[in-house]
Amino acid sequence: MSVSNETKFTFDVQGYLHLRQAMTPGQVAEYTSWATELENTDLSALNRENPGWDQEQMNHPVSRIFDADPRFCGFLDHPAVEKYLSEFLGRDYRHIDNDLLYTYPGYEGGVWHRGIRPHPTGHWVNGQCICPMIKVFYCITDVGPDEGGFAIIPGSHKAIFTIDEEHMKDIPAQAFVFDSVKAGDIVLFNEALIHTGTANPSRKTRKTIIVNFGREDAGIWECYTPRTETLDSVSARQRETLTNRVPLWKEPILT
Ligand SMILES: O=C(O)CCC(=O)C(=O)O
Repeated sequence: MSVSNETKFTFDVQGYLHLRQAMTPGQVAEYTSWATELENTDLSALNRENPGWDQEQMNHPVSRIFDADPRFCGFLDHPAVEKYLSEFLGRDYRHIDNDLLYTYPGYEGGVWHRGIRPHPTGHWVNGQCICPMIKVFYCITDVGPDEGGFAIIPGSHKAIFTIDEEHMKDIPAQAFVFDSVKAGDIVLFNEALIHTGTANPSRKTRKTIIVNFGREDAGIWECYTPRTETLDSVSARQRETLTNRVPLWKEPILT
């Protein structure tokens, strides 16, 4: 199934797609139970041969979830997102990093950042997406107003004016917050969008399974190289996505 022109237009203009109820309630229940099992992971044991992991990984609560539990490798080619990744990144897209992210009650909010530079055309050239990095959020909890929602600065993937990271904290008045999310929704976004997680004054934990993807020539984010045992236990398609030709992520310079 191909991606419609309306959807391509939406991804071009917004820099993200919010796929509502793209996962079934049964899938959400299953993924939630996997996430709960991961909560007690011994991170030092998981990363025994991975120097620098405690600085490079998010670990809120667990990073490298593919190695912690290879069942999560199903999120590399999940039927709800594979066609978008193939269309926007190319059929040979690659994995960059993967995390289970919990935004706990009392979280004060993150820092505004982006993973790649913006592009004046929003990374669309001659009808083709050339975006080098797209992140996918598999949302397994509802997120309403003031519940620590994910936020972006609309249009920032097409910004021409540059702003350094130090000053990004001064622009949140422009933010769009994903505060009408239901468990089962998927958000995929161009990593050139300036984004963050907002403060969570509620009593609920926002739970998100995150997988970051690049093009065929994308390297991996430091400290996320999968174990051989993980590669041996997944499908050929997933193994290809997990096998980066380039060792470490380096942003391509696009004209
Ligand atoms: O969803 C969040 O709280 C922020 C996640 C984030 O900034 C990221 O994964 O790059």
